[in-house]
Amino acid sequence: MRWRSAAVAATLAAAVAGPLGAAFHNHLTKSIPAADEAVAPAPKSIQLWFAEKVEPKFSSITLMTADSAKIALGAVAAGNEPKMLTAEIPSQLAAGKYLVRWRTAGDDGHAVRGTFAFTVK
Ligand SMILES: [Cu+2]
Repeated sequence: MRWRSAAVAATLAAAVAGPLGAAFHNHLTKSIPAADEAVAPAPKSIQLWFAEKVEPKFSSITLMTADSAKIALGAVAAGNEPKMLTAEIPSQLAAGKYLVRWRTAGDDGHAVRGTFAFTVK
């Protein structure tokens, strides 16, 4: 019966490693505007902070209105910190709801992506 408890242990280990492994991928830690925040005046840039160092050239930030119209942004650039990305918003955002879609990679090379919404009052 020893082989059987080994198999159970391996299954348990795999179950634990899955979610834990995912938690160690790079991820967004903070943003300005923050997720679900209502801001005024309209932001002039999107600023994203990550858990790991990020490379602007392997990253993208997209801004959309609630009806999925894309808003032109400046090129994704490094912020003042190595774990930060920014993109300028050249236009004046009207009041309404917006969606930010970001994509980058962490030190382990895994692509990570996410979306969040904010509102301009
Ligand atoms: Cu990873």
